[in-house]
Amino acid sequence: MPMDKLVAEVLAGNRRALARLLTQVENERPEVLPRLTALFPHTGRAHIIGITGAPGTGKSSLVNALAKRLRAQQQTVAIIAVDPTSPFSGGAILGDRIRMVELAGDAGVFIRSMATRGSLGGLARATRDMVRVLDAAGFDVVLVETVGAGQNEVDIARTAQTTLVVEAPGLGDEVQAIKAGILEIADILVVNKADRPGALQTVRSLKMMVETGHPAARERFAAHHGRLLPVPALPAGDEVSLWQPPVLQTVATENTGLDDLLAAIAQHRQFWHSGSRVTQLQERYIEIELYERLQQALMQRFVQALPPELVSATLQQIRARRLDPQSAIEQLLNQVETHGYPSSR
Ligand SMILES: Nc1nc2c(ncn2[C@@H]2O[C@H](COP(=O)(O)OP(=O)(O)O)[C@@H](O)[C@H]2O)c(=O)[nH]1
Ligand SMILES: [Mg+2]
Repeated sequence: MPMDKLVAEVLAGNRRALARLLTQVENERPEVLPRLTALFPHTGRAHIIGITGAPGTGKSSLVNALAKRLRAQQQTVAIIAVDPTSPFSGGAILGDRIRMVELAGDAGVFIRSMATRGSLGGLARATRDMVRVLDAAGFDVVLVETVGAGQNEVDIARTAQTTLVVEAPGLGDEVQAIKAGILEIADILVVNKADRPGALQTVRSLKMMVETGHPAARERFAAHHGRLLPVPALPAGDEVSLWQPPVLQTVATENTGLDDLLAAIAQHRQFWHSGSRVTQLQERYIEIELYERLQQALMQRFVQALPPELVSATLQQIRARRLDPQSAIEQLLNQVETHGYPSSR
């Protein structure tokens, strides 16, 4: 099969082609599937770094500062900023505007932002595919900025090899972080705005949290599986649990603490690439992704196979308490299993 022109252009480093393909991915266009298929063998090279945290903690500023440092090391950098919420803070917009001005015109940097999608699931899927496209396009590092908003950044963290969780002093973020389970996805904790009062206090409480029981990686994965299908967790005592997230301080706007942060990122990457860990992690991510996509595909086909009047009749019966939801599911499953799926394709 001859190679698709757009795919060939993306692989050749054409930025306009890249932007076009990313738009198709973002809109989940059907013509994108064969293109992602063609690009997949070219993925797996980039270091994917997730940056997440509450609005206003300085994620965009930090991404800026990191990108500049990485460029100074001759690394090419792609940035995706994912915002699942509406534009709510002037800070966010300002940070992004500064970034545009500072990094614009550098051919080694590619910036893309993605706004709200219909669903968080769709957002995570689109992000994962966009990261893959950027990886295939040959960027050394892909930085993915997401607003900490619950399940969303957990899903997106699975796309990243290294996840930075950004906190700022005085926002009560430590408490929020535990609530959202955000600490559980952190490979590196960054207390940004370290020039602000209360920074040391935030560092201390985060350190205490990490020391008094950072959940082992194996538990994080088990939790992800909890809402999917039972997939075996990593064996007990696995070396995966040995990484302890460091707590670092930065002042993104003054480029302070960036050397330590980059060193920690490199260390984390080193950690995964020693022994068989990186293979284990990637196999696990691929497994999770497969089940997620399977779940979505099956659900879509199943719903298409159901006559709408059957669905409304079933709902009616449940509302009237003549049928319980479990039995309703049995009936619907039987219906599709008996009559089959519509001749799809
Ligand atoms: N004092 C101080 N302000 C910062 C620092 N980092 C970012 N800011 C400011 O905080 C605001 C929000 O930053 P931004 O990067 O947009 O945060 P985001 O919403 O997490 O992406 C902006 O006004 C930044 O200039 C820092 O280290 N110290
Ligand atoms: Mg931002």
